[in-house]
Amino acid sequence: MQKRAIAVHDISCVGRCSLTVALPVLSAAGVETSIVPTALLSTHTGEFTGYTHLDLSDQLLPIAHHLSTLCRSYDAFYSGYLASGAQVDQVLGMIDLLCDEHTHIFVDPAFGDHGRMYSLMDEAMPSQMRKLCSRAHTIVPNLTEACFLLEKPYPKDGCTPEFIAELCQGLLELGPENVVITDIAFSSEHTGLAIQSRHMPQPVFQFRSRFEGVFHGTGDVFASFLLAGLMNNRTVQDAAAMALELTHEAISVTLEGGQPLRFGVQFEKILPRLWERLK
Ligand code: PXL
Repeated sequence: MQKRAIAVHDISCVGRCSLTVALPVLSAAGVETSIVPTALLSTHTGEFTGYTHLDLSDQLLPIAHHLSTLCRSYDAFYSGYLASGAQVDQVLGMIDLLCDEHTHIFVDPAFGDHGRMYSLMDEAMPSQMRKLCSRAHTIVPNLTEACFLLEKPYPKDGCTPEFIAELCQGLLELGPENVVITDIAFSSEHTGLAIQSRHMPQPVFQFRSRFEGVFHGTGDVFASFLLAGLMNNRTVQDAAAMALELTHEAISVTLEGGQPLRFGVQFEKILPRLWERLK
């Protein structure tokens, strides 16, 4: 049976993030993917100014109500960037309407990076996002989001494995079965992941060599590759290893291409490799 997902993120017209990443990646992985936009922006809010922003909060529950009449079940509910903290309540309502006991609820909190919240985020976002993480099977915060979710100071001068183990434990206590924290580094040459599932006593770490620069949208690229692996029956650790490898390759081909980094990474060139790896 073909797997089916519903992806709930913003549409940024330009900049390769959110739905313009989730939809092509999941489609390339053979997953039928429905989309619900949480907001419409002309670009992402990272390295652009002057972008437009339309909050679509009032559309989410009417869309979910209509979709719920179509008698379709979803193998994955994948949420990402939301327009506001308050919008979490609409997303929880969508889960009630669209998910059943077989649906894998996969939450990318997507509200900050490098120790700060994104430009348009409000103060309610971390505590609201905690509620959504509690409903999830798998969450994929970056280090910044993990710290905000647990109200811990961001370790701007570097962190220790013990600190990351504490974060993983704290996040598992919110309720998810699997926690994957991105943007973990114990040295300046490497960057990678901490992965812990409920049955594991400690996180496991996976690293790749670090590229210099800020790579917008790579959290979305990584999370979408990870969910693509899960939807193709990989374990969390196998899917995370594949997603880390493919994201690293996407950054590498982007740097070879020389395009300004604010336009995102050239994940399109990696989609054939995703298919090969999943076969
Ligand atoms: O990739 C995360 C993201 C998604 N959507 C919007 C963003 C960002 C990060 O800056 O601004 C609109």
